[in-house]
Amino acid sequence: MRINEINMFKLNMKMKNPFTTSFGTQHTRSFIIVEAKSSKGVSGWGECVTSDSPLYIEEFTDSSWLMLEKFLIPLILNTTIDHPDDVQERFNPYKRNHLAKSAIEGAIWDLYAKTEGIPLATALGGTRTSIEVGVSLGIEDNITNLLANIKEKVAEGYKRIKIKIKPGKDIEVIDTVRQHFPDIPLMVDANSAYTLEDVHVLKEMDKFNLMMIEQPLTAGDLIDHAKLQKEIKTPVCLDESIHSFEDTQKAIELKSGKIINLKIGRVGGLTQSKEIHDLCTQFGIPLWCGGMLESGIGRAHNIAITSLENFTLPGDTASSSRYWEKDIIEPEVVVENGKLTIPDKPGIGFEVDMNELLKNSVEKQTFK
Ligand code: OSB
Ligand code: MG
Repeated sequence: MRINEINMFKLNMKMKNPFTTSFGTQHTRSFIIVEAKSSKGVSGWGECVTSDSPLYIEEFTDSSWLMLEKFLIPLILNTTIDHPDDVQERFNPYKRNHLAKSAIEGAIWDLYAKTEGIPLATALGGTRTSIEVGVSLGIEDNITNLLANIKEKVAEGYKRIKIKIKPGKDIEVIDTVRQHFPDIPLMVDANSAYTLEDVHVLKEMDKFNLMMIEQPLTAGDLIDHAKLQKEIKTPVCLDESIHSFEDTQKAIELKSGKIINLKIGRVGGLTQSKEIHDLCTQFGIPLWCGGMLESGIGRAHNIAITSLENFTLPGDTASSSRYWEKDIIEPEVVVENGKLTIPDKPGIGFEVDMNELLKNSVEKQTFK
């Protein structure tokens, strides 16, 4: 494939409801959409899943924009790409900046699958035709609101409920949730808010029959998580500690956790995601696909990667309507009874709604 045009769109998209984690509240998502066009006039789409500030990860929308403009796009524009697996190698000399790398790599994957006339899921080696979906619920000031949110999502059929926690908003909250919903598949996500000094609190969570505790300790840490996992029965799931195949190897060797939340952006793209998937399959580590409050474009990529066999736990790929009044793809993602069908159309399997895309765009840059 010859790439002869790349477009970057910076979007500010208002969320239906604010989303609160241990690191803050998001009302609007600020992110980048990348379009890569081939000489045959086919467009591939990718999403850079940043936000305004470097709270979850070190990248943020303006830093990734600059990274794409100055370093990554010049490595792709007016070049020929035989296979999307080659993109990660081309980007390798530049350190990190995984969200930026993943955005353009994702666009190339979509373009490749469309050019081949096959669904992205098939291009990635996916075997599932449908996937199970869970939902991630933010921290609420008021427990009544949280209980109402859970009730609604359980009624909608989501296969697992994840609630965000932080010190002071943990044991009592989980206890109340369990009293109201004794049997639902439930997990918690701390977004790095605890330290080993809190082992007693995390240990107390063993009594709630949680599927897992996601990223209890510092982002990037593997050693303390291993110490923690030895002390508690609840499986530790790693999110902000896994940025690469190498991190995954180390986490497995150190026994830092029993489950991995894979996010395509965080690990630098779909090729790296496949490699991590295969390694985890080999070592019996189950995966699920996490979310970054994506628009439909990023969500479509998440759905495609989840079709791989070792994504055995429900992911955070909820319906478009959970996040947006109107998504930027057609049709929107609709989870039915906690399930999604893997699209059978070429590429990501959804059309980009150019009207909505441009309506939410605050900046556009074209490279030819
Ligand atoms: O830690 O998984 C996380 C959202 C933004 C940043 C980090 C996380 C999340 C979520 C929401 O949990 C997942 C989603 O619904 O997209
Ligand atoms: Mg997380």
